[in-house]
Amino acid sequence: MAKVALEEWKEQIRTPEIECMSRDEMSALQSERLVKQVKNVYDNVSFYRKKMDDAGVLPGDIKGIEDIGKLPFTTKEDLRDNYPFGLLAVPKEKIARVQGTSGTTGKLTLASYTQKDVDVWGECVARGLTMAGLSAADRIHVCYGYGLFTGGMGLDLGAQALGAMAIPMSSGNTKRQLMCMEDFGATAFACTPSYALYLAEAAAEAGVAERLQIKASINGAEPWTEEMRKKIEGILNINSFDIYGLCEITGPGVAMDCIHHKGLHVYEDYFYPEVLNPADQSPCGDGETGELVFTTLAKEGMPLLRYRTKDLTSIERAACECGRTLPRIQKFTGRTDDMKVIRGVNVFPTQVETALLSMGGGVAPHYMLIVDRENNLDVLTVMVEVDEKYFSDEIRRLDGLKAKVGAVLKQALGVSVRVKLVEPKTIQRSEGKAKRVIDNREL
Ligand code: DLL
Repeated sequence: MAKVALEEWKEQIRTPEIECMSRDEMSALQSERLVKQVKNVYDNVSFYRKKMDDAGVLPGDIKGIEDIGKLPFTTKEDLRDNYPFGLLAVPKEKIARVQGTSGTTGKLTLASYTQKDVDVWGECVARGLTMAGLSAADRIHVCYGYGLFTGGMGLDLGAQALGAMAIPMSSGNTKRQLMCMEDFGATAFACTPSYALYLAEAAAEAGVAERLQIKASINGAEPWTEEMRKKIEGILNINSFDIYGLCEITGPGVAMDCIHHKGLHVYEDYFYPEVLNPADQSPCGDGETGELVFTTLAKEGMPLLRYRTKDLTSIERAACECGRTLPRIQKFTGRTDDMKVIRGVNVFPTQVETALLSMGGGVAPHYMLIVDRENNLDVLTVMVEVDEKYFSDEIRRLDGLKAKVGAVLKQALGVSVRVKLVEPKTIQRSEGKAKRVIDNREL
């Protein structure tokens, strides 16, 4: 346990020649890669040839990165329609690995990687691990699930590329996780932020937190807030970092935040980001929130042009204090599809998290949103766990707390909510991505 203060942080950059490149050099590299990639998909993927023909765009029309707006979009539905191998740009024999993500219904989303794609993936995660102050000397405890989900494999590949020790725990069995973390002297761990908080609380409760040698955690795969990061850092006395990715593009390692926590640096030499207005797909200006869209500039197996992620963020292109010139995407407010419209107001689970954590005690950031429709009106109920020490208190105090939570949430969300205080540890913990919303409306 050794949280390093910002003033004492020694920045390490794995590939300064890329991560600190001037904008002009980066644009030139991206242009060269895009021109090649567009020709590649037009020649080798019938889906793209047809899409581009339909849009009236030929590879020769794309002369550089500034022409990217002429290209058609790719959506998750396109992936589903071409499941499992319809979008390959290479013969199936060249695919070294598949990874996927399970949707809530039906078929999963499958992504295919050549060996070179796998190497690039590991390299990008290693850049992120370096950003978190880790090196070949570190022992990285991976409690993301291994399997089709990219979390376990992605962090493992990153540890390998870094030359560090990977501890492939996978998810589950918190007691055993803590025992191994202590016994093997892990110096970093990786899992979803909701599980990180659960692990941290369990470590503190079992009295092992002080004995751990963890100095950093790498958390992502679901939206989380700055307040949540500080909470995890506080309990374990470590530095926590946000990592982003999606299996279609490359799993974790598309972007990661540095010690300044002013947004996640996108590895744009491989994954070109655009932020577009969800209504008409026009480009958003720097700092304006929209849908994140990626083009894979060097992917071999299943390259994607202008893939619509449905993730909402904004982009900042000014160089960061850490020295990197890579653009930064802001922490995600949510996805176009996990935003709930309650009586006309847009509500994201992350707003609830920020509000609960800003209260400075009384409740724990374990929560669940339940949306119902009663007499044609939307009703939002927020279930929140009460802090252990409050729970044993008198009813009168609990009523006061409930009223306070209601007022704080109304102020933060702009809609009134029903608050249901529940006992500590009653909201189900997730070892993977947390489920934060149940929508019972039949919309
Ligand atoms: O969640 C890859 C990953 C694994 C990222 C481990 C980070 C760590 P998928 O299962 O394909 O891939 O889900 C991708 O998860 O479109 C976002 O909506 C969400 N997501 C991923 N990372 C973050 C993050 C992995 N740091 C989807 N913050 C994405 C917010 C995230 N949302």
